[in-house]
Amino acid sequence: MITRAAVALEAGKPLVVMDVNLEGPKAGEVLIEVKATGLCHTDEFTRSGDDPEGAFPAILGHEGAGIVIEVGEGVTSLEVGDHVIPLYTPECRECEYCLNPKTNLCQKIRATQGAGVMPDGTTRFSMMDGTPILHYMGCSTFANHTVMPEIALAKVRKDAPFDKICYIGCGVTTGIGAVINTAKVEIGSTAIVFGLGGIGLNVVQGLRLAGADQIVGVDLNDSKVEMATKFGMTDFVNPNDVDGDLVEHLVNVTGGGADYTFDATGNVNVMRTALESAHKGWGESVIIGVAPAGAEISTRPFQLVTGRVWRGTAFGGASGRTDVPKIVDWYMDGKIEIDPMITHKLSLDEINEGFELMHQGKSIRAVVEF
Ligand code: NAD
Ligand code: AHE
Ligand code: ZN
Ligand code: ZN
Repeated sequence: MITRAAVALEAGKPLVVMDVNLEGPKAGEVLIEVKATGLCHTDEFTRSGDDPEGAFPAILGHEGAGIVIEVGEGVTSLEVGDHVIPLYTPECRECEYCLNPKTNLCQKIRATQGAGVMPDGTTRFSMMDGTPILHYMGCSTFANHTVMPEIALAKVRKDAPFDKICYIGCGVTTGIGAVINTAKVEIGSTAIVFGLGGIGLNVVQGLRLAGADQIVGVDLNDSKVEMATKFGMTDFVNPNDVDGDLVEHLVNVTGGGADYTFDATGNVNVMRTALESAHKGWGESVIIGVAPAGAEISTRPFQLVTGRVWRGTAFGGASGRTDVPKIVDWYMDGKIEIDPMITHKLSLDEINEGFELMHQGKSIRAVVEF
């Protein structure tokens, strides 16, 4: 079939919206019509050329929601008409990783997914002249139609609005999951969230759900305060307004350091500040942000010797086929909020404006609706 997609032709260039060829689903694959997709900072990270795995031309996008149009041979868990959320972290339920409750990082198709191809090693997308186009994170939701492995689709209820639940495909699940699945925050905890964007605000929302007493937000952009406060932030710190050492300031604000800190910026200097502002003896710091190729984290080992714990999380530790339908229910039942964070709605033709808004710090989530 022919579908419409925003194609990343080369690193650092705007996406180009064009007609592309899409082959039908092979065995174990599913064709979906994408109804809506969010723009996550990770899409921008890859578009910009910062991603060591970034390969071009590719169709980016990994925060989508849509409808099953066709199923390939052997697909048993989905049928035409099902509503689905694509999963960049699949859940095969049989690999060594899926069988280990300590991780959500299913590895069944990780190698081919990282290389931008389907599990059989080929791509389903091509340009009208036949030039192959790579998949991205196994999802490629910046296309009106895409092909996905069955194990990388979460079936969700049909009454949930696509333009909101697409955000559960990354930002919502990552932020809330970092709190609940990865850090396992206890009622009454203190926490610091670095970066109050599309991910950090969901960390704040997760902390409120978990019953944290103090939720300190840290961001360079004062315009994030209003939204973060609405989602549960109790204190705000703009590092530009702090005289002296930021770690010392945050340790004072939290009465000795926070029980939990979260990096949602992708900046390795911020990651160090996050670790060092965790409480001596027991504070845990969770890295969510994705850092550019070549970037490394550092701290004095003494920070860990004296009881701080440094860890990371991908997709909020969620096992997508199991957990994502539940998070959609939380949204539909009013337990979590999504709508206010979707600050901009765009058409596919306007997708580059979404990245502009992200750069200008004006959006939380821009969503493209097909
Ligand atoms: P975003 O652009 O919406 O938000 C980033 C926020 O960080 C902005 O509010 C910005 O003002 C703030 N910020 C930037 N530099 C800062 C600094 N030095 N100090 C304090 N605040 C600073 O991005 P997002 O979509 O929320 O993504 C955040 C990060 O999380 C990105 O690195 C993204 O790639 C990553 N991410 C990781 C996962 C995962 O599974 N681990 C999932 C999604 C996104
Ligand atoms: N390709 C990058 C790493 C990118 C990365 O860390 N991706 C996160 C998801 S970010 C979603 O917005 C992730 O899930 N990683 C686990 C995995 O297996 O990819 C690089 O540095 O090579
Ligand atoms: Zn993402
Ligand atoms: Zn698996």
